[in-house]
Amino acid sequence: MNVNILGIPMDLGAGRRGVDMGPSALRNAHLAAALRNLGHTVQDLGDVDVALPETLDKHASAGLVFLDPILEACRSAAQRLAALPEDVFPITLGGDHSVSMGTVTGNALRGGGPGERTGLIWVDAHTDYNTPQSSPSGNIHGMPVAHLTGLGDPRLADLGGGWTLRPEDIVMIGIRSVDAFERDLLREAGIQAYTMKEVDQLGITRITEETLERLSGVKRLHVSFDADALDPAVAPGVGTPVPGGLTYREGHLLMELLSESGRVTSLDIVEVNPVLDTRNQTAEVMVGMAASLLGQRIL
Ligand code: DIR
Ligand code: MN
Ligand code: MN
Ligand code: MN
Repeated sequence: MNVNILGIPMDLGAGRRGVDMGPSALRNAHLAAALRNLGHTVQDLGDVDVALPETLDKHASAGLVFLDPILEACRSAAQRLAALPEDVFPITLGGDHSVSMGTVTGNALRGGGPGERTGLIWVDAHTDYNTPQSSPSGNIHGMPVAHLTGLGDPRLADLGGGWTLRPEDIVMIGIRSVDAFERDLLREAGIQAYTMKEVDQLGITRITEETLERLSGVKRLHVSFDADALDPAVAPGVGTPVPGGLTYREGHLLMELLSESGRVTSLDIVEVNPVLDTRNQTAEVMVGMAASLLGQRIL
């Protein structure tokens, strides 16, 4: 496969600094080499330009912290991705999870049309379904999925120029932290969320089968993997660790089964925070997850 890597070194959407170094940490953990070992052709497209917080006023407009520079970075990411040939498998490196407003939109808009029906597998401890009104923090990394479905701030919700993600085409896995009003929005939208309870109860195999069944009608399938979906013992380098996450094997099994399906067309790796990490462990673990999704097998 033709894999293209694009970094989005942005931490403006998170409450803590440091995920802007995520792309660098993932490259240092030999992401490209791991994928070349699997027989893929890999091209690194470099990074999208992102404003430095030190050069900006940290003011919230309409309940959104750093709205303008986040909007700009998401727009450039979306444009870069939308321009890629159809046969390319893009891997986008965050950055905080607000980058996914740009990556999911850009991947849906590839081919120059009005946007394809896209399935989204959101692997995360959090549902990231806050709107500016429901958010307790004003941090945009807690809001990307809501904006992708057209809720929230109209500027962020219109990144796709009319294209939006259908709530029924979203499946969340690994969930264990949801804010009070966010829960109501999620229910209203009817989004399928497998919490850690369902992971314990049903297991990753059944959850993956149900997910692929539910998303059988979509043209593209994007996996957005927030490192904090994994248990903090496995992935300590994240800004908002939540106990009781996916084990190392649950993460790999999910990626292996998705890989076997042959259906996934793009991937985000987000929220890796080298400042809070132990010797780049989290970046290394996430490179392993990407390798499993792109065909790495034990035998
Ligand atoms: C919290 C934390 N739900 C918020 N969210 C995330 O600020 O909206 N942490 N995504 O990683
Ligand atoms: Mn997230
Ligand atoms: Mn998260
Ligand atoms: Mn986050």
